[in-house]
Amino acid sequence: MITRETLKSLPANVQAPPYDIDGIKPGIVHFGVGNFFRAHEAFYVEQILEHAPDWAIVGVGLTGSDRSKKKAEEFKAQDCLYSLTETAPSGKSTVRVMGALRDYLLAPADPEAVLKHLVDPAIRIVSMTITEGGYNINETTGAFDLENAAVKADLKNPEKPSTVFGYVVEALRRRWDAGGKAFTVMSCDNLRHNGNVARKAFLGYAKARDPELAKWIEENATFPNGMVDRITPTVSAEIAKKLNAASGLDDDLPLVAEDFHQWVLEDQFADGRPPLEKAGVQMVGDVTDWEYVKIRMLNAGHVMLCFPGILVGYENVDDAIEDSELLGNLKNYLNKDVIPTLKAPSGMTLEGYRDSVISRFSNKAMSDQTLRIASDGCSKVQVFWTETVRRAIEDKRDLSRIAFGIASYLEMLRGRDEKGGTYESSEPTYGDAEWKLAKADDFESSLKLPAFDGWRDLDTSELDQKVIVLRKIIREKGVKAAIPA
Ligand code: CS2
Repeated sequence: MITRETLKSLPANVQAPPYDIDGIKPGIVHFGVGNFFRAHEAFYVEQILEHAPDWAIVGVGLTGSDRSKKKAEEFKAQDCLYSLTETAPSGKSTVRVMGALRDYLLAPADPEAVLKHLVDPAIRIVSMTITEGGYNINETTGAFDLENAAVKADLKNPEKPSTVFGYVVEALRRRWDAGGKAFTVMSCDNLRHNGNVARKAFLGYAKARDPELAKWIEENATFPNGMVDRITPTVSAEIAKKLNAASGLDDDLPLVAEDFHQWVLEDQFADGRPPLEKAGVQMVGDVTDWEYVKIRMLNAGHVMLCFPGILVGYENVDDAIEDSELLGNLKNYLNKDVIPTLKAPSGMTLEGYRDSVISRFSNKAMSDQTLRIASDGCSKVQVFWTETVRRAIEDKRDLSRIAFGIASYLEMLRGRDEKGGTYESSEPTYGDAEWKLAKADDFESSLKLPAFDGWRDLDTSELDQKVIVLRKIIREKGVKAAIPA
């Protein structure tokens, strides 16, 4: 365990927070305290607290599962301190103990405690990493899904919420009633126009609750778009042990991430913001070009590598990318399907970005997991591939590589690799009906899965046929035999 005491006698190679930890105060509430948030937003905030001590973070977990309870206990025991090891592809690493997260609340245990923070005027930003699929947008209608059971329950009993939408809107309602200010709602998920998606989701909920309140929120809150980037693997018990052995710490919540990090953020804040530019955040007027490049190259490339990689039997991303056939397929996809549809943001080239993505995926010091990348594949296919697929169909380009990606995804869902290994593929949005489609040996029906809803309005007959043929090849000859030339 690490505690305040540990900070007084850290091993020589470990950096301490560069500010007085008792002198910082919360200015941000964050929903979804996963590894990515701890290595990204918290990492940037960590670096500005010495200049702006009133922007520390209170974290909130929304689920009451045993895993969440354990995490909350660990955070409490460590006073929310944890170590971050940053590793470069060369193997060089640095370790710091981070203090920006000052409290962690489990919402189901005490909803009022969460609301108390959210209505406190000191909180000026409410941020979130609730995953690409977490905004409850129906991909077919493009609207906030009011039929969702948890949303329905919150709308029935809005003062005792359980969803992020319920919490944020109830807090804003209380601020409105009290004649207070609204806060900035800042999405840090990998979505194109994540701020616009968040606006649609929160206003969608608010409108269903009270149109007057929704109007006040629309006029007073802001929802900046941002492009976020840092590869942050899952920390298994084995990795935790290695990290602690290398750092000399005894941390129950150690974290590892690549040394690369990027945050491009629109400067639209309702009630002030931390001086994030001091920590390297690029504050811009329009983030669109950055988002397109990151999502369609890095995130889309990640799944294009890992779906077939899992089938071959690779557990780690760096091993999958060492496979020249999988690397060749990834490069072909980026060069032929993605790059022609993108515009490079100023100051960079798409070819340079492609090379940096490949080098980042090859980072051996990090051992990122292929199954982490493939998890929630349904949302990832929709969010990361849709634009590229639509463009390829509309421009009548060769659909083989895209079909190979889809075929690999569907075969991957079966949970068996070609070495005879089995694994659990995690699809949090799939219920029994979707799993039935996914596991069916009738290849036509599996194309009805919601993963492919983003291009359902187009003529997909050619793409569908290619997927079916490639799945047969994968079954008969293995996934590598199906890689398009
Ligand atoms: C990954 C991301 O899970 C995924 O799909 O591509 O978690 C990726 O590591 C981050 O977006 C990097 O910024």
